[in-house]
Formats: sequence, C-alpha cells, structure tokens
Amino acid sequence: MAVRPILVAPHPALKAKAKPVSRVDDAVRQLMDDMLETMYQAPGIGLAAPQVGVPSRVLVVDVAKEGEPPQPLRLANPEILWASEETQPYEEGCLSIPEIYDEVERPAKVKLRYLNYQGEAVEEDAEGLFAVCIQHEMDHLEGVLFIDHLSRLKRDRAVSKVKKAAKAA
Ligand code: K1U
Ligand code: ZN
Repeated sequence: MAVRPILVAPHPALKAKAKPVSRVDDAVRQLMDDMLETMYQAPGIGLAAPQVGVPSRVLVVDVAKEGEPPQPLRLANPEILWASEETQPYEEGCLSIPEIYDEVERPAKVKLRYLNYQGEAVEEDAEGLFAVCIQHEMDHLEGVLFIDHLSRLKRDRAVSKVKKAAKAA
C-alpha cells in the first residue's frame, strides 16, 4: 500500500467526470487500498479517485467514530438508486480544499448500489454522516466540489483563500 499525493483545488483534474471501471481487478484493488491509506494518513473520512489524479469511479469511506473499530468501505461504480426528499445540513470539509468548511444541505438518506472489493454488486442504505460523505465523494466523480453548492461569493472567497495558501507554501 502507498500514500498518494492529494490534488488541491483549482487543479483541473478535480473538475473532470470520472469513468466507470470495467471490473474490479488487482489494479483497482491496489488503487482502493492506496486511497484508504492516503485517507487515513490525511486524516479524512472519505476520498475519491480523482483526488489522487485517477479519473475512475472509485471511492473509499470510513465514518467510524473515534474509539470505534475502523469500518473501511471500498466502492467502485457507485450509483444512488434513491434519495430522500428530507434533507440535512452538515458542515463539510474537503481534503482538496484545505481549511475551508461550510454548510451544505443534502438528502438525509440515500440507497446505494456499488461493486465491492470482490467485484460483487452490493445495495446499501446510508443515513447520517455516511450519507453526507457518500454524496460528497460521488460529487467528486462528477467533477463537483462541495464549494460548488455554496453561493458564488462564498465559493470565490474559498478559491482565492486556497490559491493564496498555495502561493505562500
Ligand atoms: O472528500 C474529501 O476530501 C474527504 C472529506 C470528506 C467529507 C468530510 C466532511 C463531510 C463530507 C465529506 C474529509 O474527510 S475532510 C476531513 C474530515 O472531515 C475529518 C478529518 C479528521 C477527522 C474527522 C473528519
Ligand atoms: Zn472532497
């Protein structure tokens, strides 16, 4: 397993739509394992392949609370089959937009389908932080960042803050 560098906005790879994987083979499993290691090291609760420069529909998530055993999830070709009308606000962050946090309103519950580590199709219900994180990561597969859900003023402020920090570094 290897820690891969995480791309930071406004990198153009973060705005591209990712392609489905044709099957979950050893290369995809290696990518999933590297992404989990990268996510834990960051630290974060999710990571999408475009954030490590790979334009594939692969993501990893672990929303276990501190003190709980890890619950790593590796997903390929995830789809949202259903989303609730009820929404919930959550203060989101993003490893590709360091030090910016803001509230995003998303469906409170979703039903998912994806291919797991073994390439089997799995259907799963998500709510709470799990639902928030899955939707945030699936946005990355469409080239959408959480700041794209904010007002233009907040988004422009966030991008210029990140650009300034990158220049200073
Ligand atoms: O996609 C990403 O950049 C990862 C992002 C996921 C996310 C966070 C919050 C709401 C929705 C999606 C992060 O993991 S940001 C870091 C973070 O939330 C965190 C870091 C350490 C401990 C707990 C949370
Ligand atoms: Zn993100």
